[in-house]
Amino acid sequence: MKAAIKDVRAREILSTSAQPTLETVVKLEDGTVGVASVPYGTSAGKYEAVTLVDGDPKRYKGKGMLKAVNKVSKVIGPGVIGMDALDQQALDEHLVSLDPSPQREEIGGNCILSVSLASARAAAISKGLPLYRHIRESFDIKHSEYVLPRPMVVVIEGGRHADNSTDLQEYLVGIIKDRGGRENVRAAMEVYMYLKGVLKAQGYNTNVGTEGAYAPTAIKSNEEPLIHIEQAMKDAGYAPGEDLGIAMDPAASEFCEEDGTYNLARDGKKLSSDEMISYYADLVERYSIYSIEDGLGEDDWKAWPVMNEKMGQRIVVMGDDLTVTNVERLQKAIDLKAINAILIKPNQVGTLSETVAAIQLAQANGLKITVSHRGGGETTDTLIIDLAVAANAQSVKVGPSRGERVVKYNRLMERADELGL
Ligand code: 2PG
Ligand code: MG
Repeated sequence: MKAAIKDVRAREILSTSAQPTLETVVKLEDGTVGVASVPYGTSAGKYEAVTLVDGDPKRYKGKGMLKAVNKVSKVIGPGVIGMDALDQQALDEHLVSLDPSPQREEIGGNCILSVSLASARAAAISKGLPLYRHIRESFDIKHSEYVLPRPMVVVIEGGRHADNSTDLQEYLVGIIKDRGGRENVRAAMEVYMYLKGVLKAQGYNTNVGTEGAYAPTAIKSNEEPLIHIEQAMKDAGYAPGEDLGIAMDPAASEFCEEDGTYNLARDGKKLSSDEMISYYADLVERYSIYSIEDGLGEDDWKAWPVMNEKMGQRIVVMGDDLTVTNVERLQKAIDLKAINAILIKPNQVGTLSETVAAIQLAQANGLKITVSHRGGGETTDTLIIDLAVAANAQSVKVGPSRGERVVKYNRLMERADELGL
């Protein structure tokens, strides 16, 4: 059986932050249509695949997607006509061959990814399979049963995701005691709901940052959110450390200075790598923290193994900007014993096959997997959930609110295209 690609077209859509991003539609000979859109990061790691934007200051402050649309519709699209959407690996190999450089500066990571994902979705529909089953089949992912990933919900955010909040980028609620898919989501979301009251009682505003988590301005320290989140857990009827735990994504590359020191401006402290590790170790002693992602900078290769050695038995030590879903960087992290878990973001690398390769390499080496949204501009595309389910990822990391609004503007623009208005 073959499901030949008949047509590939992209359009500029709005992401949840109102800045444009890319959506691609792949049509197959059998009439099936697959649509996928791609997000981008705010605190993007410096080694990830590039998001190609127009750079024309007169449109969307330089962030327009017309070049990317053109690349997909006029360059990549015609080259994949006739290829078999059921053979995802061959398609992705072709996409990679257009620009094999790790960061895809020429072709744009967003351009190839949107084609790769839209084609996967079309293939799943054509086969009549849910996307997660299709992904599992396509890559021969060998897990005997499905284990549903647990939610990791960003509830307080700072860093580059909010103005005047913490230096550390994300504080998340995760599941320790598994209650099943729906109840896990409920537990984490209830904490988010109760946290609003806790923050208000402290006199903080409850405005939200880019991922829809609270971003309390004037919060006094990087430690303080931990106190409030544990209080919210208790208010919601959950025991910190038993039912639920706290995960953190400091995104440390963002406050790591050129000389390698970590600048915690909110605390008035500048810490060395070793001091930073001790800072986390102390927090882990005193709070229900079970996971720290990007606790150190993306170039601090010397310190990562020290942190993993010191804390890896007890908590999840996860790479994100460090590893950028890239098998070479992941292999280096494995060889150095720098991490025991990896955050997976398809747009850090560029194709579904490369993303799955990173997942499989990680799992073959006993690393845990979290599949993640992006903090810059997200879309209503839910493919990462199917990917996480297909791979039996331990967790999915997604913000708690927003996104339901710009989808309506996107609908308006789609009708405008249709009616030629
Ligand atoms: C991260 C992400 C998502 P961004 O650092 O993990 O939360 O942020 O997409 O801005 O890099
Ligand atoms: Mg991160």
